[in-house]
Amino acid sequence: MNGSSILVTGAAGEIGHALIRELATNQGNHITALDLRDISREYSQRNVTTIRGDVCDSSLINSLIEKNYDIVFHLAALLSTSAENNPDRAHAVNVDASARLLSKLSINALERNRKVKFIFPSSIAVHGVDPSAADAPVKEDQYLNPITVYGINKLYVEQFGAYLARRTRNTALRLNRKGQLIFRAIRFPGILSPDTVPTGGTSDYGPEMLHAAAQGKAYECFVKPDSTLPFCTMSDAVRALLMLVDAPEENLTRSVYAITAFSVSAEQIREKVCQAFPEAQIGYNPDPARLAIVESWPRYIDDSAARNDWGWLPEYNFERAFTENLIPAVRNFYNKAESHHSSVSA
Ligand code: AKB
Repeated sequence: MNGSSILVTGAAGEIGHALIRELATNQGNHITALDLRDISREYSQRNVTTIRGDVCDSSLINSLIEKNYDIVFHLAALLSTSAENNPDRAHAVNVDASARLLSKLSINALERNRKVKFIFPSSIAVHGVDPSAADAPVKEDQYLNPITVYGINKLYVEQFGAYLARRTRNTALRLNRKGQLIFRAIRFPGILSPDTVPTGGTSDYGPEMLHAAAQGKAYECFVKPDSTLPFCTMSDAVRALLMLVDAPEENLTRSVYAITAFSVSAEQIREKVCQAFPEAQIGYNPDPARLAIVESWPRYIDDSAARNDWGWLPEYNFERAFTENLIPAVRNFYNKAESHHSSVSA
């Protein structure tokens, strides 16, 4: 991926932040970071260009496609709770904008005889399991009956992306051209980040407990103590994206891969957070709608395809995630924020 021209949509989101930080360390990469929010102050790196704009704006997308990106990380999305609250907007962003971007990239690849990789973060939300089902780890092709609009949106883009990639390849073969749209997706579990808080997701209770405790704020968890989901750290999520981008085509047996690091209950997260922050006040006040979403998602994920095909292995299990990554980093994050605040107000 060294020396690539890269577009990241949804750049101000949680994954966007962490991914751009990593991509920008490679001076050879040139990154265009697109978001609705003004992010110009957040990225001072010389190799990051920020653009404030809407992925739904087709003239903006047309002008960006002209720049012939090698890799597009299409992260812009409304997450599951936000999408349930605004299904029309979710459809516009999660489906229409994604499909438009994919179609334009495929045309660009054919016309300019070039290869573009489209990397898409999908989600465990594409599954809809019966809450009373056994705890066998769920494979990529099982239980594809999402109960949320977000899950439906993600499943559509996974399938449309794979379809367009095939169609582009067949057209290129027929015309004896080399243009290629490469579509690869990762289905993420809940993600725990020490320096950003998610907005609008339903696995958010995990990171919200951590961040509330680190700030000395009380928190009411919206699921039950035994609600269980798969999670990974943000650092592993970003590592997985970078591994999949670079994975040799011939090793891949599918275009969509599930990954996970550890499955834990809300109570296990609460206990870990309370060990680090003994003053933490974390209670439970389940929200029936959000709880139903969590209960429709797999508790355990089978990520053997990612392990076999491109060597996926999480760096952090549950214990190490908290002791070596999340707790020290979240402390550091709020200490820095605190000292910045006091030096500004001094
Ligand atoms: C959400 O909760 O919506 C996301 C996801 C699991 O995709 N974090």
